[in-house]
Amino acid sequence: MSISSTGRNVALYGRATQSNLIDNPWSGYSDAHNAIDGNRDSHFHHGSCSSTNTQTNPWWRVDLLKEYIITSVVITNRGDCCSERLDGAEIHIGSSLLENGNRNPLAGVISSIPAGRFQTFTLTENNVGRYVNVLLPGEKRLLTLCEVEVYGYRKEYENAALRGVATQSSLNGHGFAINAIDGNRDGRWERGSCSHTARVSGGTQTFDCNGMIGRHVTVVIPGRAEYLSLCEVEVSGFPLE
Ligand SMILES: [Ca+2]
Ligand SMILES: [Ca+2]
Repeated sequence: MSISSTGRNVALYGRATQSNLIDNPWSGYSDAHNAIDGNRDSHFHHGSCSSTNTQTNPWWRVDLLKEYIITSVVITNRGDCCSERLDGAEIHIGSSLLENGNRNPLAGVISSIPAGRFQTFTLTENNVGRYVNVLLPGEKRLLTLCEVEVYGYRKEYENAALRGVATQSSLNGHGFAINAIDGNRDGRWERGSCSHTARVSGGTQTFDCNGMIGRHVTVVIPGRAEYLSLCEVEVSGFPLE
Protein backbone atom coordinates (compact mmCIF):
# COMPACT_ATOMS: atom_id res chain seq x y z
CA MET A 1 0.00 0.00 0.00
CA SER A 2 1.46 3.30 -1.08
CA ILE A 3 1.24 6.02 1.52
CA SER A 4 1.36 8.72 -1.15
CA SER A 5 -1.90 7.54 -2.70
CA THR A 6 -3.86 6.49 0.37
CA GLY A 7 -2.75 8.76 3.17
CA ARG A 8 -1.78 7.73 6.66
CA ASN A 9 -3.60 5.53 9.13
CA VAL A 10 -5.60 8.35 10.68
CA ALA A 11 -7.28 6.01 13.18
CA LEU A 12 -4.09 6.21 15.23
CA TYR A 13 -5.01 9.80 16.13
CA GLY A 14 -8.63 8.96 16.99
CA ARG A 15 -10.63 7.80 19.98
CA ALA A 16 -12.33 4.42 20.12
CA THR A 17 -15.36 3.19 21.99
CA GLN A 18 -17.73 0.25 21.74
CA SER A 19 -21.22 -0.83 22.75
CA ASN A 20 -20.00 -2.56 25.90
CA LEU A 21 -17.04 -4.39 27.37
CA ILE A 22 -16.82 -8.14 27.68
CA ASP A 23 -17.71 -9.17 31.20
CA ASN A 24 -15.30 -11.92 32.10
CA PRO A 25 -11.72 -12.26 33.39
CA TRP A 26 -10.48 -11.08 29.98
CA SER A 27 -12.16 -7.68 30.17
CA GLY A 28 -8.83 -6.05 30.90
CA TYR A 29 -7.65 -7.23 27.47
CA SER A 30 -10.66 -5.98 25.57
CA ASP A 31 -10.75 -2.21 25.56
CA ALA A 32 -12.04 -0.55 22.37
CA HIS A 33 -8.78 1.34 22.02
CA ASN A 34 -6.90 -1.91 21.44
CA ALA A 35 -8.23 -1.86 17.87
CA ILE A 36 -6.43 1.43 17.12
CA ASP A 37 -3.17 0.84 18.96
CA GLY A 38 -1.21 0.33 15.74
CA ASN A 39 -0.68 -3.35 16.53
CA ARG A 40 -2.17 -6.09 14.34
CA ASP A 41 -1.32 -8.82 16.87
CA SER A 42 -4.31 -11.14 16.56
CA HIS A 43 -3.79 -13.33 19.62
CA PHE A 44 -6.54 -12.17 21.94
CA HIS A 45 -4.59 -12.86 25.11
CA HIS A 46 -1.79 -10.54 24.01
CA GLY A 47 -4.09 -7.65 24.81
CA SER A 48 -4.25 -5.82 21.47
CA CYS A 49 -7.82 -6.72 20.45
CA SER A 50 -11.15 -5.20 21.47
CA SER A 51 -14.14 -7.24 22.56
CA THR A 52 -17.76 -6.60 23.45
CA ASN A 53 -19.95 -8.96 25.40
CA THR A 54 -22.38 -11.23 23.61
CA GLN A 55 -25.37 -9.03 22.83
CA THR A 56 -27.72 -7.84 20.09
CA ASN A 57 -26.08 -5.62 17.43
CA PRO A 58 -22.73 -5.01 19.12
CA TRP A 59 -20.70 -2.15 17.62
CA TRP A 60 -17.33 -0.49 17.76
CA ARG A 61 -16.52 3.07 16.70
CA VAL A 62 -13.51 5.26 16.11
CA ASP A 63 -13.88 9.04 16.24
CA LEU A 64 -11.26 10.51 13.92
CA LEU A 65 -11.87 13.91 15.60
CA LYS A 66 -12.02 15.61 12.18
CA GLU A 67 -13.70 14.78 8.89
CA TYR A 68 -11.60 12.82 6.41
CA ILE A 69 -12.01 11.55 2.88
CA ILE A 70 -11.51 7.88 3.63
CA THR A 71 -9.89 5.78 0.92
CA SER A 72 -9.61 2.41 2.66
CA VAL A 73 -10.25 0.55 5.89
CA VAL A 74 -8.08 -2.39 6.94
CA ILE A 75 -9.50 -4.80 9.52
CA THR A 76 -7.54 -7.51 11.32
CA ASN A 77 -9.50 -10.47 12.66
CA ARG A 78 -8.78 -12.49 15.76
CA GLY A 79 -6.30 -15.30 15.14
CA ASP A 80 -6.40 -17.67 18.09
CA CYS A 81 -10.11 -18.46 18.06
CA CYS A 82 -13.54 -17.74 16.72
CA SER A 83 -12.73 -16.00 13.42
CA GLU A 84 -16.31 -16.59 12.21
CA ARG A 85 -17.66 -14.21 14.81
CA LEU A 86 -16.80 -11.27 12.57
CA ASP A 87 -18.76 -12.61 9.58
CA GLY A 88 -21.40 -10.16 8.38
CA ALA A 89 -20.03 -7.12 10.18
CA GLU A 90 -20.81 -3.81 8.51
CA ILE A 91 -18.53 -0.80 8.10
CA HIS A 92 -20.33 2.52 8.36
CA ILE A 93 -18.72 5.88 7.66
CA GLY A 94 -20.14 9.34 8.24
CA SER A 95 -20.27 12.30 10.55
CA SER A 96 -23.54 11.65 12.40
CA LEU A 97 -23.80 10.20 15.89
CA LEU A 98 -27.40 9.12 15.32
CA GLU A 99 -27.66 5.68 16.93
CA ASN A 100 -24.03 6.01 17.91
CA GLY A 101 -23.01 6.42 14.28
CA ASN A 102 -24.43 3.08 13.19
CA ARG A 103 -26.89 4.84 10.85
CA ASN A 104 -24.10 6.42 8.80
CA PRO A 105 -23.81 5.19 5.20
CA LEU A 106 -22.75 1.61 4.68
CA ALA A 107 -19.23 1.50 3.23
CA GLY A 108 -18.59 -2.25 3.23
CA VAL A 109 -19.54 -5.64 4.62
CA ILE A 110 -17.14 -8.20 6.02
CA SER A 111 -18.15 -11.53 4.54
CA SER A 112 -15.35 -13.49 6.17
CA ILE A 113 -11.75 -12.81 7.20
CA PRO A 114 -9.53 -15.83 7.92
CA ALA A 115 -8.20 -16.17 11.46
CA GLY A 116 -5.41 -13.74 12.19
CA ARG A 117 -5.54 -12.13 8.76
CA PHE A 118 -6.39 -8.63 7.69
CA GLN A 119 -8.61 -7.49 4.88
CA THR A 120 -8.43 -4.19 3.01
CA PHE A 121 -11.68 -2.52 2.04
CA THR A 122 -10.87 -0.05 -0.71
CA LEU A 123 -13.55 2.61 -0.88
CA THR A 124 -14.35 3.92 -4.33
CA GLU A 125 -17.29 6.12 -3.41
CA ASN A 126 -16.76 9.53 -1.88
CA ASN A 127 -16.63 8.33 1.71
CA VAL A 128 -16.35 11.40 3.90
CA GLY A 129 -16.72 11.15 7.62
CA ARG A 130 -15.50 11.68 11.12
CA TYR A 131 -16.71 8.32 12.45
CA VAL A 132 -15.99 4.78 11.33
CA ASN A 133 -18.25 2.17 12.88
CA VAL A 134 -18.11 -1.59 12.76
CA LEU A 135 -21.58 -2.95 13.45
CA LEU A 136 -22.36 -6.63 13.87
CA PRO A 137 -26.08 -7.05 13.20
CA GLY A 138 -27.98 -9.85 14.85
CA GLU A 139 -28.73 -11.44 18.19
CA LYS A 140 -26.16 -13.04 20.46
CA ARG A 141 -23.21 -11.60 18.60
CA LEU A 142 -19.80 -10.78 20.02
CA LEU A 143 -17.61 -8.22 18.26
CA THR A 144 -13.84 -8.60 18.49
CA LEU A 145 -11.48 -6.45 16.43
CA CYS A 146 -7.72 -6.79 16.63
CA GLU A 147 -6.97 -3.70 14.50
CA VAL A 148 -8.93 -1.20 12.45
CA GLU A 149 -6.81 1.02 10.20
CA VAL A 150 -8.42 3.96 8.46
CA TYR A 151 -6.54 5.55 5.56
CA GLY A 152 -7.51 8.94 4.23
CA TYR A 153 -6.79 12.61 4.01
CA ARG A 154 -8.30 15.84 5.20
CA LYS A 155 -11.38 17.11 3.48
CA GLU A 156 -10.73 20.82 3.37
CA TYR A 157 -8.87 22.42 0.52
CA GLU A 158 -6.48 25.09 1.63
CA ASN A 159 -3.92 27.40 0.10
CA ALA A 160 -0.94 25.20 0.85
CA ALA A 161 1.49 27.85 -0.44
CA LEU A 162 0.93 29.96 2.68
CA ARG A 163 2.80 27.39 4.74
CA GLY A 164 5.57 27.04 2.17
CA VAL A 165 8.94 28.58 1.47
CA ALA A 166 9.60 30.51 -1.76
CA THR A 167 12.75 31.19 -3.72
CA GLN A 168 13.59 32.43 -7.21
CA SER A 169 16.44 32.55 -9.69
CA SER A 170 17.43 36.17 -8.89
CA LEU A 171 16.16 39.30 -7.15
CA ASN A 172 15.20 42.66 -8.57
CA GLY A 173 14.63 45.49 -6.08
CA HIS A 174 12.14 44.59 -3.38
CA GLY A 175 10.63 41.77 -5.41
CA PHE A 176 11.27 39.08 -2.86
CA ALA A 177 10.08 35.58 -3.71
CA ILE A 178 8.06 35.38 -0.51
CA ASN A 179 5.87 38.24 -1.73
CA ALA A 180 4.21 35.74 -4.07
CA ILE A 181 3.07 33.59 -1.13
CA ASP A 182 2.12 36.29 1.37
CA GLY A 183 -1.63 35.75 0.95
CA ASN A 184 -2.01 39.15 -0.74
CA ARG A 185 -3.03 39.34 -4.41
CA ASP A 186 -2.30 43.06 -4.63
CA GLY A 187 -0.81 43.59 -8.09
CA ARG A 188 0.61 47.07 -7.57
CA TRP A 189 4.35 46.71 -7.52
CA GLU A 190 4.93 49.69 -5.26
CA ARG A 191 2.86 48.13 -2.48
CA GLY A 192 5.45 45.46 -1.99
CA SER A 193 3.48 42.24 -2.43
CA CYS A 194 4.92 41.05 -5.76
CA SER A 195 8.05 39.10 -6.51
CA HIS A 196 11.01 40.12 -8.67
CA THR A 197 10.14 42.91 -11.13
CA ALA A 198 7.75 45.76 -11.85
CA ARG A 199 6.32 44.21 -15.02
CA VAL A 200 2.83 43.50 -13.69
CA SER A 201 -0.31 42.65 -15.64
CA GLY A 202 -2.83 42.44 -12.82
CA GLY A 203 -4.73 39.42 -14.08
CA THR A 204 -5.49 36.20 -12.24
CA GLN A 205 -5.56 32.81 -13.87
CA THR A 206 -6.43 29.43 -12.39
CA PHE A 207 -4.79 26.21 -13.52
CA ASP A 208 -6.46 22.88 -12.81
CA CYS A 209 -3.81 20.33 -11.82
CA ASN A 210 -6.23 17.38 -11.72
CA GLY A 211 -5.06 15.92 -8.45
CA MET A 212 -1.31 16.07 -8.98
CA ILE A 213 0.82 15.09 -6.00
CA GLY A 214 3.91 17.05 -5.16
CA ARG A 215 5.92 19.12 -2.75
CA HIS A 216 7.38 21.76 -5.06
CA VAL A 217 5.60 24.16 -7.42
CA THR A 218 7.84 25.93 -9.93
CA VAL A 219 6.94 28.73 -12.33
CA VAL A 220 9.46 29.09 -15.14
CA ILE A 221 9.74 31.03 -18.39
CA PRO A 222 11.76 28.66 -20.53
CA GLY A 223 14.17 29.39 -23.30
CA ARG A 224 14.57 33.16 -23.29
CA ALA A 225 15.97 36.01 -21.22
CA GLU A 226 12.98 37.40 -19.36
CA TYR A 227 11.72 38.93 -16.15
CA LEU A 228 9.32 36.85 -14.07
CA SER A 229 7.02 38.76 -11.77
CA LEU A 230 4.40 37.05 -9.63
CA CYS A 231 2.11 38.93 -7.28
CA GLU A 232 0.57 35.84 -5.73
CA VAL A 233 0.78 32.11 -6.30
CA GLU A 234 -1.94 30.16 -4.50
CA VAL A 235 -1.81 26.38 -4.40
CA SER A 236 -5.10 24.70 -3.55
CA GLY A 237 -4.83 21.20 -2.19
CA PHE A 238 -4.82 19.08 0.87
CA PRO A 239 -1.97 17.41 2.69
CA LEU A 240 -1.46 13.68 2.29
CA GLU A 241 -1.41 12.94 5.98
CA1 LIG B 1 -4.49 -3.92 17.99
CA1 LIG C 1 1.45 38.79 -2.98
